[in-house]
Amino acid sequence: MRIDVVTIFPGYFDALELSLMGKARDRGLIDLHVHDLRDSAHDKHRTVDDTPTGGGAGMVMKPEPWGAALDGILVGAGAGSDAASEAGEQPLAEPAAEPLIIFPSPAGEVFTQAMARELAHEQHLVFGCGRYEGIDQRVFEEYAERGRVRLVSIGDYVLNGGEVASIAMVEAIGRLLPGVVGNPDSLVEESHEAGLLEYPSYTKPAEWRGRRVPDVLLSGNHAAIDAWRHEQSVERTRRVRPDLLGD
Ligand code: 6GU
Repeated sequence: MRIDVVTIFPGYFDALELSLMGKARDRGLIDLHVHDLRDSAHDKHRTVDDTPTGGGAGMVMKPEPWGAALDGILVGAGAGSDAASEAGEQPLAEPAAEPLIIFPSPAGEVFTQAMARELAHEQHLVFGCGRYEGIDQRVFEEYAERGRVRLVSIGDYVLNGGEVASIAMVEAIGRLLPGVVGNPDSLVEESHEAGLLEYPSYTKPAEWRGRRVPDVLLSGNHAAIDAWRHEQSVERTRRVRPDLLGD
């Protein structure tokens, strides 16, 4: 999967060089490109924001740098935009799918595991990280008219910008790509995959500070272990996330 990120703080995305995401990039499973929005601001001070038209507090991101940055990424990307189709020739291979542009925003639809699964099928994601009071509305309109755009929130709280939200989404999506997580079984039983929270986990020793691992887990009876884990998942979900059960 190709992922482009546009941000005024490229350094945030250094975190995606670590751990599983770093390995997935080294192995070519995730092709991540981080772009500094200021490189697309063409005045001497590389200005990316201005005061809100109509008045009010804070600053709004100007449309021109966003237009230049996104046009630069979209050139050559997407269905029908390669050189062969522009020359009216038959394409030699499968055309690249049209990129999906995601603008992280607390005003967007809420990101879920179901959305991560859906987005893991995309060939090309572009994350546009806004700061300040947001991005000039015409940027969303321009790219929604030309292609696919989604505003996505990672939950009901406010961050200073889209960077941390983008990192969370890239990790949630990236770990679902084939080959990224070594043992794909570990993707099956985790929280949210069955619409339930995950059951509690234990390892050795069987007793620690007087606290024993539940006997059933030491029984070797796999049907009983599965039943116990399911019961724990349902009980935990009912207690902390009854909304997931529709209660
Ligand atoms: Cl995607 N952006 C910002 N700035 N704040 C958020 C968010 C996104 N999701 C939740 N809070």
